[in-house]
Amino acid sequence: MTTSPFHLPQSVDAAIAALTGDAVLVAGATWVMRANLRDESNDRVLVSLSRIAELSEVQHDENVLRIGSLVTHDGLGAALTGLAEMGALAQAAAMSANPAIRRVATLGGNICAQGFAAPDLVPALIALNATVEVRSKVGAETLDIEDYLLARPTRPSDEILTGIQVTRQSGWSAHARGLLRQAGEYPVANVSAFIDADDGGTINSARIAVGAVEPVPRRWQSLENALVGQPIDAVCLGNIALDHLGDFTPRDGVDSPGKYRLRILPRLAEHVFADIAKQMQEGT
Ligand SMILES: Cc1cc2nc3c(=O)[nH]c(=O)nc-3n(C[C@@H](O)[C@@H](O)[C@H](O)COP(=O)(O)OP(=O)(O)OC[C@H]3O[C@@H](n4cnc5c(N)ncnc54)[C@H](O)[C@@H]3O)c2cc1C
Repeated sequence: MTTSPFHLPQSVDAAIAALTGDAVLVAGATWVMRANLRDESNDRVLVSLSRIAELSEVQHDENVLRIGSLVTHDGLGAALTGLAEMGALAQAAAMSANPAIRRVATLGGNICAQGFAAPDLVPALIALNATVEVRSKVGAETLDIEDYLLARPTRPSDEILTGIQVTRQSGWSAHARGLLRQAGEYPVANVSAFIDADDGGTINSARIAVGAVEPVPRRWQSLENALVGQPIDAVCLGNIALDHLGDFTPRDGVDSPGKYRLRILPRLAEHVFADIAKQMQEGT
C-alpha cells in the first residue's frame, strides 16, 4: 500500500489521526506553498483542514467572541461587523496581503506559521487578549495567545488550533502597519492597540502589541503602563512611544534593517491612537 500525499479529513479527530511522521497541516496553503523559498521540504504528506466544517464557525454573544481557525482574512471582516471593540482585528485582516490571498489565507495559518515574524492578525489578537483553543491526541487545551506563540516550537506535532476566543469588553482598538512599497507585502512593523478610556477621554488601561520587529509578536508593556492616565491625544501618545523603543531588540531582515523597524514604531503608534480617538469621537 502506498501512502497518500494528501488527506482530506472531515473531522478534527480524523485530522489529528492523519498527522503522523512529517505530515503537515494545510489550511489556505498561502504559507505552506512557499516552503521552498524557506529551504523547507515541499515533499511532505499534506493534511488539509478545508473539509472540517466546525473550523469555519463564528459565534458571539455579549460576553465572548469565538472564531474557528479556518475563517479567512476576508471572512473575518464579515464576522466582526458590528463588534466595534474588535476594530484592530477587522483592520488587520482587511489590510493584510492582497485580495486574492485574503480570500484563502486563514486565521489559524496566521497564528501557526512557524518563523513568521510579521503576521498582521497576531498583534491584533494579542491586543484583544485572545486565547487559543488547541486539540491533539492528548486532549483539548486553551492557552493565552502569547504563551502559545512562545511554546509553539515544542507543542505536540499532532496539535491543531481549532479556534480563538476573545472576552468582549468595552473599549476601542485599531491596527496600523508600515510597508516599504505600499504593495501586497509583509509589514516591516505593525502595531495593534486596545484602549479603555473614561468618558472624558482619559486612558484607564491599554494593551499594545507589536509585530515584525522581533521574531515573535509581543506586547509593548512599558508603553501600556505609561499610557494609563493620559488623554487620548495621538501626537502626545506617539511622542511617549518614542521614549519606550528600548523595549525591543529589532531583527535585521532582507526586507529591512532592524533600526528602521524601530524608527517607524512611534509613527505607527500615533496612527493607531488617532484612529482610536476618531472612533471615540464618532461613538462607534
Ligand atoms: C503574497 C503574500 C503576501 C502576504 N502578506 C501578508 C500580510 O501582509 N500579512 C500577513 O499577516 N500575512 C501575509 N501573508 C502570509 C499568509 O500566508 C498568512 O497571513 C496566512 O494567514 C496563512 O494562512 P494559511 O491558511 O494560508 O496558512 P497555511 O499555509 O495553510 O499554513 C501555515 C502554517 O500553519 C499551520 N497551520 C495552519 N492551520 C493550522 C491549524 N488550524 N492548526 C495548526 N497548524 C496550522 C500549517 O501547518 C503551516 O505550517 C502573505 C502571504 C503571501 C503569499
